[in-house]
Amino acid sequence: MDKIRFMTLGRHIYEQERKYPEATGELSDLLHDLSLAAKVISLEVNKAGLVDILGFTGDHNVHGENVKKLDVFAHEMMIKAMDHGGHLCVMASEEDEDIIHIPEAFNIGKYVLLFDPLDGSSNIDANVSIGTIFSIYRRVSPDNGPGTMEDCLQPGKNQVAAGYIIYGSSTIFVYTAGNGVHGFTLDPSFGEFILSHKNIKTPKKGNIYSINEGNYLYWHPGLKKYIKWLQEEDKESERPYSSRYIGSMVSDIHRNMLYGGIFMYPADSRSPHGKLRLMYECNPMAFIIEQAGGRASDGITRMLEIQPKTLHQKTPIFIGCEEDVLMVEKFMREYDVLKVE
Ligand code: P6P
Repeated sequence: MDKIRFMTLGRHIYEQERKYPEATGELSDLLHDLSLAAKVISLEVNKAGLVDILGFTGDHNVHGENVKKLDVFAHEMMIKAMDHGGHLCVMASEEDEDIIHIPEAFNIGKYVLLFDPLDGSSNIDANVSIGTIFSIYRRVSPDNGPGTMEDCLQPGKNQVAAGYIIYGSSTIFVYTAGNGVHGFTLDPSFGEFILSHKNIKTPKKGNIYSINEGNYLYWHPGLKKYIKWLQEEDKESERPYSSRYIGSMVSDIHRNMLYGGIFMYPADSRSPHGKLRLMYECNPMAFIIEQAGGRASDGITRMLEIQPKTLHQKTPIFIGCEEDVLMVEKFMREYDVLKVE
């Protein structure tokens, strides 16, 4: 890997923008504001583990302030950081049933932001890494008024940018604006995200699989056969694969993108549409993995082609190295389809 010169996220965003003469800088401002929210959320997540030690009570800290659940804190921080930049016409969050209106003075921006403020937050008490996921579209409604649900319900292929921040052993900000995938690691000593993963490319085929095998009984018969196939010994195809499952989507997909592998959260006889959300979990991760040379689908259809119907709709997801996703799709095509209505 060629030597990475000292590059901050802000500088990188600016340099990416300069590649497009027609760029107005608004998307750059949006990404910059997101990085600000990420720093504040990172600070809060990293001290959350000290809640009991620092004398925080169940809902108040030593100053008598309300201690919010981390995902509520992250949700509110994202809104505070993003709702007055003038670049958005509407937002949507995993934490909010309806779309989030932008204050009137700032609501005719040309972009739309959807986000999962803190995915995997149930893991925080075990100090397992968790993440924020975001997805950015251009508005489709007339630009003389506030954004609408129609602006939010666009297929993933319309995304102009997407990314995630993982709060783990270090805080890393990964994004794409359609020109490759780039990762930046936060240096807390001076609060800057520094380029650490330039133009991430995932291998064509991996040797890691990530799925909650506790649901095996309820899976599609073809998926059962695929997982058993992965566990057979065959040196040429690097089988058996290693099983790695953190239970935090962003972390599992990030590791598999770097090392090579496939993450699966399928539909099954108990959850006919799977568990993960299309608009602010699966679509942004799918945009990123495709930009890194991988593939993402619901087992049949390319993830980014799915036409959303509702803001919080769930979808099965198979995401990672292209050859691995194509293989699981083949196994499921070849076996009787599980009737999950
Ligand atoms: P399960 C975390 O709660 C989450 O939303 C994703 O981050 C993760 O991939 C998935 O759920 C884990 O779900 O059913 O395996 O515990």
